[in-house]
Amino acid sequence: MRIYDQIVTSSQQGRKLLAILLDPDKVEENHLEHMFNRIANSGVDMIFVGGSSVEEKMTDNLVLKIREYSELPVVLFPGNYEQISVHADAILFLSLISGRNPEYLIEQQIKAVPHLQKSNLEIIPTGYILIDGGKETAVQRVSETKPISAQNVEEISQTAVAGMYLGKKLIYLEAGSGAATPVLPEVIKSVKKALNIPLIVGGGIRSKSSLAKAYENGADLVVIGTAFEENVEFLEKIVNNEHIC
Ligand code: 1GP
Repeated sequence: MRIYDQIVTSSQQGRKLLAILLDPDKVEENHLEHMFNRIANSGVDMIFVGGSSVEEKMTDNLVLKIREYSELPVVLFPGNYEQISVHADAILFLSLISGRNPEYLIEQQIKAVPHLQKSNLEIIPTGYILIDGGKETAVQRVSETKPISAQNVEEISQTAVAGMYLGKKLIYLEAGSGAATPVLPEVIKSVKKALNIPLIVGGGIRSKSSLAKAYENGADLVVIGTAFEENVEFLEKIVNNEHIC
């Protein structure tokens, strides 16, 4: 089954999904085996690969290495078009719809086309919405866009719905990697209510309770990066070998 269909089916069945984000810039190759021993049987459904500033070829190398240790689907979550690897399974074809920088609304996407045309990647159009997570994050710095205020539920919801009307197949609410505060439950709830496409939530999720809150309020898929990078035992602690539904 294609990855998007898996996400839709899980969403319809209320089965919550978990993705671990690996940043090629931060992951050390000699830690991968240990990391994937921890990921195995921890309820992780897919691996996202991407970062805000990643040197060329690093994504390719990481994706190929992941293949050695895991059969989980690998989904690109690229900071720019140079992070496209033909060895992955799918790509979140992101448009930063909370921002007003044409580079991340359409220009990077055009630059990506020749690379995508040469690949068999499943392309998943995704509306990417950056929300203030209490500190300046790499995505804000690199994209030179302003996050939407965390309390501005109306603007966030309307942005998400505009993304859906534009044909995005997923909406990703992002507080930014290492955010001090994850996306607020009331924001997730309101966006979920307004959408009929699956919802991804990420940024600053470091505890079992913030993961559970994101799921309870409507996240179909949660992305965890920093908490796992800092402590690979994290998954066992919070997921305890079961999905939190
Ligand atoms: C970042 O949403 C992801 O793009 C994950 O964020 O690193 O804070 O888990 P964290």
